[in-house]
Amino acid sequence: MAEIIKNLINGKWQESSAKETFESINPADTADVVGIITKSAKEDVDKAVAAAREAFKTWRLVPAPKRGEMLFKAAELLIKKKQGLGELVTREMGKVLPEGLGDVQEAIDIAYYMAGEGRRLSGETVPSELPDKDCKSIRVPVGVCALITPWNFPTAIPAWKIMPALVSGNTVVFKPSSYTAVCAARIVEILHEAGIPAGVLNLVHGRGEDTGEYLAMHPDIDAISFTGSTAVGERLAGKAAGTGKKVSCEMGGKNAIIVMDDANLDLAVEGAIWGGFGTTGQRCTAASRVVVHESVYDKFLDIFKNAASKLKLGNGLLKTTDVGPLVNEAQMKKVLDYIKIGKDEDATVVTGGKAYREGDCAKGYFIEPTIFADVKPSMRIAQEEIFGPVVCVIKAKNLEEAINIVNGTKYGLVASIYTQDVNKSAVAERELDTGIVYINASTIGAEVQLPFGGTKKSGFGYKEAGGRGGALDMFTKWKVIYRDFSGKLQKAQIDK
Ligand code: UN1
Repeated sequence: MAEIIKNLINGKWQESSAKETFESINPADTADVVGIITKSAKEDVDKAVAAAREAFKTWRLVPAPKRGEMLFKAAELLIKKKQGLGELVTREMGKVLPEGLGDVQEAIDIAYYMAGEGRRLSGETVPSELPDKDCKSIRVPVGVCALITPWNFPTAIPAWKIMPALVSGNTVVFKPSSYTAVCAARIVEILHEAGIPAGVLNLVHGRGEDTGEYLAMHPDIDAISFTGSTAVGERLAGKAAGTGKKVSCEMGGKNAIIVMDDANLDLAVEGAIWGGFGTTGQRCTAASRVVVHESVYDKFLDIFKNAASKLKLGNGLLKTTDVGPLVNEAQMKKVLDYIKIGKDEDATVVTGGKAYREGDCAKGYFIEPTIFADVKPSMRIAQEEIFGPVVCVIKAKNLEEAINIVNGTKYGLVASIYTQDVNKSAVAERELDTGIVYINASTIGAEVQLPFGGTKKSGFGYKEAGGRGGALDMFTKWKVIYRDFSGKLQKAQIDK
């Protein structure tokens, strides 16, 4: 049964002024319509921004611990609804159920974490050089935030943005991916059930290039937080330049695992399988390159190929499924195009390499887990983000060459190294130019209590999630207060 999903503006679910709708489809079974979504017209976006602007007047004055308590309640509700929501994630975007549940768990984690920030949000108090004067810095909200999120983490990424934005005292207009609008509506409902007042969190729908861009560039939006492709992120950041809007973009990746000659190869293969084919490769943190020391290259490739060829494709709700579908037809086509590019570049397909239409999989967007060997670092398949179940295996002579290969793309989100040698791991940790480095672990598995984000073309602006340098830096601005209680004019820096 398809759900009807409307816009949420000022606490009320509303039809769009344009009366246009679009469908959200189950990618494992395209006959299953998950939602019929009301597309927002420009006037709806205007109304949502106006509602958020009005609500900001009072929300910013709600004590942060009280705002945090609402997020805490949302976390508890998310736990109660985790199973159903996880199944919805799987049905709407295709990832296997354990990962659908993991998606919701990440939303729960950030809700609890940011609930705690309600009692922290700390600044600095420092001594003054003058008597009877005090000095402090405090975090204040930025204002009305446009939050634009992708389909690959339908609950986690919205939560990564909404929770810190709200606890900091901002109000929000949220535009989720049109492929996961039902999950987005559920998150917004839960936050309202947890007590978020009308107008503080508004929801609009539509494609990025129209609704998303119109929202982001709205003159009454103070901050834009976007997660998606590098092309779109850079366009948004470019358009916002000079407007005074605060901008943060979490973008693409071309993440890599290094496998050294002393690595535990079975462990490295497990990491490559999880990093390369988890979420059907549709993570910005996916391991789409594995750079292997030449002395273990053949052995690694052999075990990796065996493991990948055993992965079972299917509907992510089935217990027997290891790898779900691609999210939509366009994504499937893009990945198949890259497989063709790899073949034309003379890389060798060792397993997979084509669409999979056996049995029930004929109803969805399935591609076989694909491994390319004999990949040269300069090939397009080794340089460009594919966002699908395709892994390129590249040979390296030594650690230095491996690191150069990993660093040799325009991206810099995640890198990992498998080695038993503490010295090699230390060099890799220092030299890998990525926002996140893993040692003896795959490229996925970031936790919410530390910042998330990349270098180079993987990120622009601020990082996501918690910890020092995390999302609170995006969603607050610093204000400095000096209070003089001497009752006389005191002059800093001026000699007596
Ligand atoms: C993303 O791929 O867009 O580490 C986010 C991970 C997850 C977050 C991924 N915790 O893969």
